[in-house]
Amino acid sequence: MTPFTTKTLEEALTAKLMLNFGKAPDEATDQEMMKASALVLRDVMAIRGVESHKKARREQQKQVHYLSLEFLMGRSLMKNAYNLEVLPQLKEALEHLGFKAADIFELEPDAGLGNGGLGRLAACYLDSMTTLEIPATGYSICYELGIFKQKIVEGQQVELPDDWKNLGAAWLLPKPEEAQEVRFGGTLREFWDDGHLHIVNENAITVQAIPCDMVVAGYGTKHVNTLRLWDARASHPVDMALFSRGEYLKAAEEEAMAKTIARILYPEDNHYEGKSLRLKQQYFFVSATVQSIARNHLETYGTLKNFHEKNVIQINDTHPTLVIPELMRIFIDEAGMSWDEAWDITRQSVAYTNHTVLAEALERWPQSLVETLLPRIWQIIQEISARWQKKVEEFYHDPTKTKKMAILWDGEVRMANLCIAGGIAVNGVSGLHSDILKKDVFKEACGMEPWKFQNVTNGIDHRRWLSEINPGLDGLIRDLTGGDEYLTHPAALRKLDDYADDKTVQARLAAIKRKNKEDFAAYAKKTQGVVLNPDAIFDVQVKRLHEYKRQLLNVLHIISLYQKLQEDPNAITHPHTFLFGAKAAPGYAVAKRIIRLINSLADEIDHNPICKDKLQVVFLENYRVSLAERLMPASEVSQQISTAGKEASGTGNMKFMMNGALTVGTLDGANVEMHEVLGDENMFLFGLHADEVERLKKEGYVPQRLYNRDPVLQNCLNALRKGFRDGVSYEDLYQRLLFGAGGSPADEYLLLADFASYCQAEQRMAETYGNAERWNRMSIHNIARSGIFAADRAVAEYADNIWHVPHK
Ligand code: 26Q
Repeated sequence: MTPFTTKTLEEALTAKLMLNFGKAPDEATDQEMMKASALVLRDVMAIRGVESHKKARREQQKQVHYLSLEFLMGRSLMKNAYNLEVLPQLKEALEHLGFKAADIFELEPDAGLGNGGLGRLAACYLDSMTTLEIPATGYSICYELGIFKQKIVEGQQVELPDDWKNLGAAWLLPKPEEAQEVRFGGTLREFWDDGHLHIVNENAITVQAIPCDMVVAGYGTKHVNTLRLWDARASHPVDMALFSRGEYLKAAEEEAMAKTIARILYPEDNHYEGKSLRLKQQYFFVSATVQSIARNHLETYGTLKNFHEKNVIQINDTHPTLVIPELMRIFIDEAGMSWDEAWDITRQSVAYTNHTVLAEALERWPQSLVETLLPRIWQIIQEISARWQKKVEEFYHDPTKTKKMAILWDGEVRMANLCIAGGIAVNGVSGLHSDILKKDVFKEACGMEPWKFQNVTNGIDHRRWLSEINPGLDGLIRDLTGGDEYLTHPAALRKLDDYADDKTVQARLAAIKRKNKEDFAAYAKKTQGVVLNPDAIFDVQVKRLHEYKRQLLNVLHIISLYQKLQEDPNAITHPHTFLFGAKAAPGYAVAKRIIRLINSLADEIDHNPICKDKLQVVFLENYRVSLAERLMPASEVSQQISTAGKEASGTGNMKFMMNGALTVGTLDGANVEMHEVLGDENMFLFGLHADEVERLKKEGYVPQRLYNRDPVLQNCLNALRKGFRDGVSYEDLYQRLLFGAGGSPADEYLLLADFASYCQAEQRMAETYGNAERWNRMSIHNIARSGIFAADRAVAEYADNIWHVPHK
């Protein structure tokens, strides 16, 4: 299986340096060597890609198309070397040629083409689909700028552009000959010919979509798949016909559109904003993708009538919803099908995954925008909507249900309802989340078409998130489970359960964690100048900053510890370091305030001698995939403390668990399933359950009562008003919690309601930490039972229950 020995790899690298940069290894820079390494691996994968492609064609295999506005790939060099099983050889070859392997890996920029969970999930699934030998392609936009780089300046977030392509483009293979044309605006002209009504879109602005393919290697297989990233180019840089008529602005319009469309990733996470550029991005990517799929299908089968038998399109949240009307457009306008035939095929080809129940994240586009930007698509949506509405009316005879399930309502296009109407399956991403979809958010649709609604609990690429990044733990697992079986059969991790009480295994695990903590401390010192105490509990909350994720609850608890410490310097028995990492959407003012608060508190604690070797707070700058890869192996406590019912699944929670961290969490998202396998005794649960949250909100929640009743809580909240040594007051956050502000109710996410219970959970955790034997036993159980959270399991479920494709 191994495509290289150390020697042949050295030769390939040397040749690549020579051909691409005209340099010998001893003249090449680290950057050139990094690119050369990428190119050498890319070559092998590209050759295998041709084979995989040929095989799929020859055997007429059904294809999976995974559409996502985000693919948070992170780095690829080490990952691809790992999957190709040449990582040790690559390290050795680099060293032989006079380079430091670690430096070369570190040079690669993250491909940050995503915000958080949804984008990272797509990346993990691409790995699993390939490893399971499913013929699959990912599709997204080749954003010039990925998720912004975060700097903390005087405690506040500052955003810098992420110009990743300079060094990151080595993985991309542009395919200009497979470009597609995407049309915006213009007018429709209808005419009859041959007994058929034809519709043409005239005077449209056209943009060329150029595929830039990133090849993806699987593990333990020669199968490779492709991530197709669309880049935008003007079709006619300056339209000379328009220009000569004096319409200079219009002449340059195409170029202006093409320049902006793939320029930047929207940095909003779990939040919808109706910006027209975003809709342009969505249609650009969807139209190019659907055309490219249809073209390939036609080349193989010569007809689109069996499209649904040979293709399935999975859409990652509603962002690619326009595939539904776009497929209809191609089937009707280009292939000449009837509406009914086109609808039948479309509906059997598309499946939708929902990733959030937050109302502010649901996409509802203004009709007027869709109508002017996409006139033909708008016509088709109207027809879909009318037919759907009729079906709903005939089923329910209930106007309130008609309204709730409507695709067009109040001047808006509701994307989720369009997905439900136009797809074969709808799934949530954890058991609890899928239940909430069925019983609440999509209750009416589920009543009408119950067979569509499914659950697929999320999973993560355990090869990346355990084996690759935590070699110590990987070694221990191999020793105890008898080899590398767990890499392709993650359920094999269960064998570790047998060693939970084994003192030597416990000691080995503790030593591995200790070493990882030291490594992380060294990295933090080098990159951020902070000094971490490796003896302290590493208690970590890393994820996007959002009120529902309740970083502020974590802060309130830390304030309570800090205050306790003032009164009793022995109140903390074991040194405790709280690590935060989080990006805030640039327009999300409250989230930015919370980042500043964390930094103010960190500074306060840092300057108080009482806290020395007892309490520390650190805000890690620019949290991203490559930072997570260093942090997960070093973490001991995983904070998963969202308001129950709000976090669809979470996937960070799974990464921590796999690396042996213990969870302090609410019964939300995938934590529920974690609890099912771990039991109360192997995690630290707290807080209201989802149904209790609902009930409390209905009854009328008054956080002031809790404030008045609980002196500890009172002191913590008062500290927000007063602020810390930097003199910044957090009166605004105090007000939000007690009285509400800017249209949101007081303490919308029930921090005060869960505060006491959370403090108790943290206390139980700290006490348990004092008992090393107990802690390590729990940690072993966590690792042992994390197998269900492997992406291989999740992808196999999609393949079996939604896509109906075979897999390894
Ligand atoms: C929508 C319209 C306009 C602009 C931006 C958006 C937008 C962008 C990103 C809306 C939502 C997102 C991202 C959502 C997300 O990451 N959701 C997370 O998905 C994970 C994978 O399923 C879950 O584990 C998390 O619970 C969920 O929050």
